[in-house]
Amino acid sequence: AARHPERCILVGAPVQSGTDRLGCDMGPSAYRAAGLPGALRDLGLPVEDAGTVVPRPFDAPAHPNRAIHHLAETAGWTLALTEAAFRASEAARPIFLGGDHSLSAGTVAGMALRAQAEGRPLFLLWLDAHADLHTLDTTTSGNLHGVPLAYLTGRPGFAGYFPPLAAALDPARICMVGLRSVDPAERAALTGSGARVHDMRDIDETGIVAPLRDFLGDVAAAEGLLHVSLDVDFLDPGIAPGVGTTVPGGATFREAHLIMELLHDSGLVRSLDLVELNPFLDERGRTALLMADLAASLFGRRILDRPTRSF
Ligand code: Z70
Ligand code: MN
Ligand code: MN
Ligand code: MN
Repeated sequence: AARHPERCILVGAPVQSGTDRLGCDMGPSAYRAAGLPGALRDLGLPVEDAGTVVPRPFDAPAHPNRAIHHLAETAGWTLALTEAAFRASEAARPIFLGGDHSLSAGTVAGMALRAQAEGRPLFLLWLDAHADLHTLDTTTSGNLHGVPLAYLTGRPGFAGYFPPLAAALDPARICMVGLRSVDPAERAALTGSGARVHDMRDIDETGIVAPLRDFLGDVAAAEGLLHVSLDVDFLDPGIAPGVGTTVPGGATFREAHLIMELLHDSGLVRSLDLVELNPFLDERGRTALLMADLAASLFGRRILDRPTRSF
C-alpha cells in the first residue's frame, strides 16, 4: 500500500505581506500559466485545484519592534493556511503555490496537525539561501518571510502576535539545504539547535546526495511525513531571477533536479511549498517555468526509467 495518497491538490497562497516588495501575490497565476497542473497530469497523477486561500482576520497588537510590517495580515494568513493545509492533506498531497515564505508558518503548522492526526512525526526539508529563523524581536528588516522557522520550532516571542502553535517542530526533524545568507541572530539560533544544516560550502565540499539520503533514511525509519519547502532563492539567480532577494552562488539546475529526483524516488514527500516567486521580476516566465519543472521532477518526471532505491 502507498504510504501517501497519489492525488495532488493545488492550493493558491498569494501571500505578499511577508516582504517589502509587491509581486509575490501573482505567484499562483504564474505557476498555472507555466503549465504546472498539466505537467502533473501528464505524469498520470490525479490533480485537483483547490483555488485560492483567503486570509482570516486576526487581531494582533502592535509589536514593540517597529521594523515589523503587516503583522496582523501575516498572522491572518497563517491561521487560514494552517486550516487549508490540514484540510487539503486529508486525502491528497498538497502543493502550495506562493506567495512569500511567511506562508510556510501556516502550511507547515497545518501539516504538523495532519501528522499528529495520523500518529506520525513531521519532517521538514527547507531548501533556501536563508535560515528564516528570526523571531519578532530579532528581525531588523521587519520582513516576516524571515521568521517562519522560528515560529514553527516554538522559539519565544510569538504568543499573542501569531496564532498559537498546536505542535512545535523538533529541530532534529528539520534539514536545511542551500544556506548562504544567515544573519548573526539566526546563526546563534542554529548553533546547538539540533537541526541538520547543509550550507553551500557543504554542498561544494561533499555534494548533497549523501546527506539527503541520510535524512530521507531517518524519515523512512520513523514512518514520518515529509514536507518540502522550496524557496526560489535556493536556486542560483542566474537561472532563477524572478525573486525579490537574489543571493549569488545558489544551487544549479542539475543540483536542484537531482534533489527533486531523489525526493521522488524516496516516496516520502507528502506536501510541497513553492515560495518567493515574484513574477513581476521574472524574465519571460523562466523562473516560473523552472519551478514548475522542478515540481514535476519531484512528482515523478524522469529522464529514463530506473530501479527505485528503497529506504
Ligand atoms: C533576512 C531578513 C529572507 C527570504 C529573504 C532575509 C530573509 N534574513 N527570507 N528571503 N525568503 O530580512 O530577515
Ligand atoms: Mn525563505
Ligand atoms: Mn530565501
Ligand atoms: Mn534515491
